[in-house]
Amino acid sequence: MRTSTRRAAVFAALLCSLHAGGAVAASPAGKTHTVIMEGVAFAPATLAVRAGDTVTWVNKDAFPHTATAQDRSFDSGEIPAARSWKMAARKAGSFAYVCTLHPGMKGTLVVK
Ligand SMILES: [Cu+2]
Repeated sequence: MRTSTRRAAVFAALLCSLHAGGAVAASPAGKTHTVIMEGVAFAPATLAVRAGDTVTWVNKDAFPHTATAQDRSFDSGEIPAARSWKMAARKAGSFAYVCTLHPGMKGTLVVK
């Protein structure tokens, strides 16, 4: 009885230490990247991020823009002047995107 209780306590302590070790080894939180929409252009036009990172599009023009993936995997909708929109990049790949209001305004988001 006493032995089995001690074993249970040791086992519980071992589980706790394993759990703590796992928490320390967990990958750090994703980074945040910014794409500026200004002068009817995306800057940078090509941005590479890691899956789990966050991308924020900031509209510095005096009129709305969108960030719309050509495969429609993401779409900001209209981002009004002086506003921003953010998205967590989850799926790996290379995503060409445009502003649907200004079709010549193009960008590429690469998610690794
Ligand atoms: Cu636009």
